[in-house]
Amino acid sequence: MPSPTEPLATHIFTADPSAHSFEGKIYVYPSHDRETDIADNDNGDQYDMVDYHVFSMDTIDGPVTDHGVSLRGADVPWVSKQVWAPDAACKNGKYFFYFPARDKEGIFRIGVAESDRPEGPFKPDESYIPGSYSIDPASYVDEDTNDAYLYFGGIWGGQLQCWQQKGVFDASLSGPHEPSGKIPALMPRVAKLSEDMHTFVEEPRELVILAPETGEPLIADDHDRRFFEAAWMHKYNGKYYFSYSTGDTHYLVYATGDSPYGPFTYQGRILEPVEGWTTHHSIVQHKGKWYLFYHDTSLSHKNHLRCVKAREIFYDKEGKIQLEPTSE
Ligand code: FUB
Repeated sequence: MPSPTEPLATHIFTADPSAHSFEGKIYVYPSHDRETDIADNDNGDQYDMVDYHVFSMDTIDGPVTDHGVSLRGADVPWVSKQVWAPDAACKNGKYFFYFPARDKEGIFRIGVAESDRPEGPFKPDESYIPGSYSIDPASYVDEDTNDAYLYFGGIWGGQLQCWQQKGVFDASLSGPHEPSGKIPALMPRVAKLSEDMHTFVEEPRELVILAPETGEPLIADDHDRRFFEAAWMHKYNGKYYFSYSTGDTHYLVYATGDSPYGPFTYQGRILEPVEGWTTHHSIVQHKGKWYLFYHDTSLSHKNHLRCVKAREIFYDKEGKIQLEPTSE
């Protein structure tokens, strides 16, 4: 079993782990944090990453292989800076790498790159995915239908709040802004991917997360439960589990639903706050067991220099996620 206290890698700083079971191994697609003299701010400018590495493990507690640089921001024609939290998907024998970055105008967009191998190197498309915006793409290929979806979004530095008017970027809302009060919170986005995995086949939709006690969308002031960033989708026992970070309250939480488009109903917390401001994760099944990949700052004690960790998770009889096995 992986230790919840040991980083997966210590030779470089890693964050935002997206883990997948590909070709009988666990592959991890993290951000590659690096040192910077940019001061910490609520816009996330200190997360000034320039490239990606891919990691793999034959078994969850086995040695970790760093496959080296899989993609450089400098090799992507539309990218200006800040290659943030990525994800990867496998469809029809090809591997697809999704990554957010600022375009030449400073607006976060989502790009796609392709490879024949899970570890890359990945060849990026010339431009970002048309109609994409904001950060933290999470790709999900439904094992029952083979349909693929991209979930995304992040508020404050992730700019989701700048896109409240369809197709229009409102730069005046950049930075740590979000709606407040009892109105619905900003919700993450989802769009179905094309068969070739390079474009959306529809306009991104809002993914609605409901409060269980009212059946209404979570409200903007509910910072303990509203979506902030770090979308992830997985399926357990036929149910769709959408998990995410609550950002300024630092929880990893989840909601469940009967369709990849939602609506989802809030269920509870997966992980309490870790050391460091951000919290970001993925959930993967490998060889019959379930694992939570996440990060903290225990290797550096600096917000922007994080390290990825993994621990086993469990489900109780009702399908609730637990950090310890239940004695049922
Ligand atoms: O790594 C940069 C940003 O920090 C990610 O995009 C967010 O999810 C947060 O972890």
